Amino acid sequence: MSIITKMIVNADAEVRYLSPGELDQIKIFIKSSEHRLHLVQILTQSRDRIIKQAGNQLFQRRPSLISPGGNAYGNQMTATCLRDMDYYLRLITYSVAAGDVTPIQQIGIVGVRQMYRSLGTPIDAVAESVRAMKNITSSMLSGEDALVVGTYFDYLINALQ
Ligand SMILES: CCC1=C(C)/C(=C/C2=NC(=C\c3[nH]c(/C=C4\NC(=O)[C@H](C)[C@H]4CC)c(C)c3CCC(=O)O)/C(CCC(=O)O)=C2C)NC1=O
Repeated sequence: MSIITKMIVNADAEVRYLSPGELDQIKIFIKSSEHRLHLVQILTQSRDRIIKQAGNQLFQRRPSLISPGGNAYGNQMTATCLRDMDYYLRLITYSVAAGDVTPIQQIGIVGVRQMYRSLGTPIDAVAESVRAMKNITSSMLSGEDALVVGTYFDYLINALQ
């Protein structure tokens, strides 16, 4: 859901027209759209690098994950772990495009705790993998761009903790 869709849903629920404040927010959203789409392009083009480097960092910090008995042990499980990281980076790009956390929330967070518990995946390590992706992404961007993208990473990290 984009920020505009969300406003419309809210206004309609209250059977009212969009307020001047909401129109201002839409104006800001539209003005920033070119910039946000540029960020989505950078993340999309760099996704392989971001995931590879973040995966390496995660497994260096937590070697037990890829040791016998670890949740990401063995080629296939390691690949599935990196795939989950790719899923999350993709959801981040959706949210940057939409200017709203709803894509991350609805696709990536609802029910995720229970799911990882049943898989025996340590969720704090998933959060750490997202933090590693955030740091690598930030180092590729200007300070201002890193802040915009960082908001969405932080939202996801908090939800996974
Ligand atoms: C887009 C929304 C979405 C998410 C988030 C998602 C996650 C997701 N991760 C899964 C498995 C998994 N996820 C991991 C991930 C990890 N293990 C670790 O030790 C690390 C901490 C971590 C990587 C950072 C692993 C290893 C499995 C396989 C577990 C197994 O098969 O027992 C599964 C089980 C089914 C499958 O293997 O595909 C799902 C559904 N699927 C979705 O559709």
